[in-house]
Amino acid sequence: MTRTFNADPFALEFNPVTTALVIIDMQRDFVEPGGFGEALGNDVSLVRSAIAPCEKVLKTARDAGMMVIHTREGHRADLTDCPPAKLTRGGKTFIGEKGPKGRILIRGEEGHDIIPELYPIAGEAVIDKPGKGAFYQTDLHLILQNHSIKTLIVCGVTTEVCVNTTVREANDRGYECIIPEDCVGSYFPEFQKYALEMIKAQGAIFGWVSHSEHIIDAIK
Ligand code: TIU
Repeated sequence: MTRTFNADPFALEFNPVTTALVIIDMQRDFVEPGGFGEALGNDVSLVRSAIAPCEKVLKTARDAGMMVIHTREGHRADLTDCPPAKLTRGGKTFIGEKGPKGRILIRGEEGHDIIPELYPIAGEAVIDKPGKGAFYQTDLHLILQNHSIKTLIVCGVTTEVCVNTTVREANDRGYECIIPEDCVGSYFPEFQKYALEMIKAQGAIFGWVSHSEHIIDAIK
């Protein structure tokens, strides 16, 4: 059952059965005050615009019976899976430090968890990833292959970091990625613009850019 997403730089054909919604790192640590995003010096209110459109796409995907996957960036409590070089980013150690929402970017802590608005339900895989890309040192590719997934609708934060890295990783593995522009967020408006431009440039070099309304129209 082939359908079509309205997208840039051109329409993308997909089959809902071989399509998954992947929501990247919509964790308190990135979209609420007191977490990693803020510790790095960012204004987290800038990424919150992605929450409402993500909720709408997530509801439509669930209603349509589409595969839904959530990711979380974070580390083991003893930090053995955190490269020492990552600990110094931002000029100071933040990962593992105690913050208002528990130890920053540590699995099991309040800040590491997914925000209530987009909380996973039974049957939705949650991928814990130590890196920016969701394929690095995770079983995401295995899960997608086992379900014959070919197309990824990629939402989440941040557009230029974990969304972009994941889209590039996915593209190299043969997946077609489509990014609803209002469902991804950046702490930097100019990065939001250019990160999306980079994906769709050169005839969709990494993927397609669309809007939540087009995604919903195509999958409902
Ligand atoms: N700093 C920043 O923009 N992002 C991250 O560190 N991780 C994610 O994008 N999830």
